[in-house]
Amino acid sequence: MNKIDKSIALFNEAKALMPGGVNSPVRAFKNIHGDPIFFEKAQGAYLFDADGNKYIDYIGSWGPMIMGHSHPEIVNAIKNQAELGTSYGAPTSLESDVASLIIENVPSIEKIRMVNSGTEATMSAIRLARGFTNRNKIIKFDGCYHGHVDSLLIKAGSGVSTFGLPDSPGIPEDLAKHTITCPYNDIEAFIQIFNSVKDDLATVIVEPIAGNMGFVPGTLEFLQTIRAYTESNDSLLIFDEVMSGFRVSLGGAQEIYNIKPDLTALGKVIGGGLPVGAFGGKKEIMNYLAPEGPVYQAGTLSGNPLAMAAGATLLNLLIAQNPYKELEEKAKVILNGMKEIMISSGIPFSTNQIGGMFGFFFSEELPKNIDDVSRTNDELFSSFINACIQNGIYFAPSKYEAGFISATHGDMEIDKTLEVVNKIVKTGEINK
Ligand code: HOZ
Repeated sequence: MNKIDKSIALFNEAKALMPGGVNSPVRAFKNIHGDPIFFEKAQGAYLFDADGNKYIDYIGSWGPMIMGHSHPEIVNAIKNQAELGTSYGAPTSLESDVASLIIENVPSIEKIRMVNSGTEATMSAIRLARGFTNRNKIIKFDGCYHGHVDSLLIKAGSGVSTFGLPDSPGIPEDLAKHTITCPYNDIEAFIQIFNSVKDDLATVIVEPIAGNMGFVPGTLEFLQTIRAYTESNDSLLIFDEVMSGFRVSLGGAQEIYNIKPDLTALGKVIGGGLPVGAFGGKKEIMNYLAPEGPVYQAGTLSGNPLAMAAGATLLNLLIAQNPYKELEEKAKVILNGMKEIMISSGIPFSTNQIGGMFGFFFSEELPKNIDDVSRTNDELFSSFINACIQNGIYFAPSKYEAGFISATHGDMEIDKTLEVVNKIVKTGEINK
C-alpha cells in the first residue's frame, strides 16, 4: 500500500487556495471518495508522486502522452524552441508545419485554425457554424462533453456527470434554449428531434467516439444517420475529436468510420502535452473566419511556438510509427485479463477499446449511452480505483472518463497491472 501523506498535505494546502483544491474538478477524486495524488514527475508509462511512489499511468494526460511521458524528442523540441523564444504573438512556420501534418492526415480538414484548448475549439466551431449557416440551434448528445462552453454545458459528460451537475448555473436561459439534447446512439430520437428543429438548425455536434461518458463509441449507423440528415438540411456536422483525434488512429474517428464531418475540433494530442486546440474543415467554411471572413475568433497564444514545436514532433513520431494497432492489442490484453479475473469472481464487468483509448464498466452489458453508464456499479468502481491507486496503478478517477495506453506500456507494465487487479479482487479489496 502506498503512503500518500505528502499528497494529502498538499491537497489541504491547495484547498485553501483553489476551489476544491484543483484547477479541473475530476482531479479532486470527490466521487470516488479518495485523496488526489500530487505528482512531481513522469517518465514513459510511469508517474511519480510527491511521496516518492511510482504509478503505471493509464490516463496519459487524457491522451497526449501516447508515446509515453517525457519523450526525449518532444522534450528536446520544447527546450530548443524555448531558447529561441516562448511566444511572439506573431506568425511562425511551425504553425504551418502542424497545420499541414493535420491536413494530410485528417480526412475532412482542408484548412485549420489553432487555438489553446479543446473548449476554445468547440466554442469557435459552433460560432463559425452559426455564422456560416445564419441559424441558431445546436443539437448535442447527452453525455458528450465538448468543454465548458456555455452552449454545450447541457447534459454534458466528464466532470459535469461526475459531479451530477446536468445544467450548470451561470448559463442564460436565452442561450441554453438554442441547445437541444438527444440520447447518444439513439437514431429514432435523433430523427424526431432533428425534424422538430431543422429550420433553424445550425449544427449537430457529436463525439463520434465518446470519451467523456467512459469510453462509448458511436455506432456506424447512428453516425451515418447524423451525417445524412445534416447534409440534406445544410446544417453543419461537427465531430468533436478532442479526445479521439490522433488517439484512435492517425485520421481519428472519422477515418475509422469513413464519415466526413464539415468541421472537426481537435486538442490534446496535437500539442504533444502542451495546451493546444484546433478546429478545421472545409475550405469554404473555414474561409468564413476573420480575417478572410466575418466570423471573429482570435488569441495571442494561438499557434504558440512551444506548443507547435511539441505538437509537430509528436505528430511526426505518430506518422513514422503508426502505433495504433499495437496500442489496441495491448489494451485488449489488459482488458481481457481484467475481465477474466472479474468474471471468475462473479463481478459484472464489460470492456471496450479502439486504438489507444479504452473503457471498462462494472456492468454485464457494455453501455451504449450515458444512462447505461450511470447505472453501472458505483461502489465497485470507487473501491476498485482507490485500491488500484494504492497499489500503484493509476486509472481515471471517474466512471465518466476513458482510459489511455501509451507506446511505452510493455509486457512488464501489463503483467504488473493484472497482478495488482488479481490481488485486489482475490483479497476482497474491491469490496471495501
Ligand atoms: N474532463 C477532462 C477529461 N475528459 C479531465 C481534465 C483534467 O482534469 O485534467
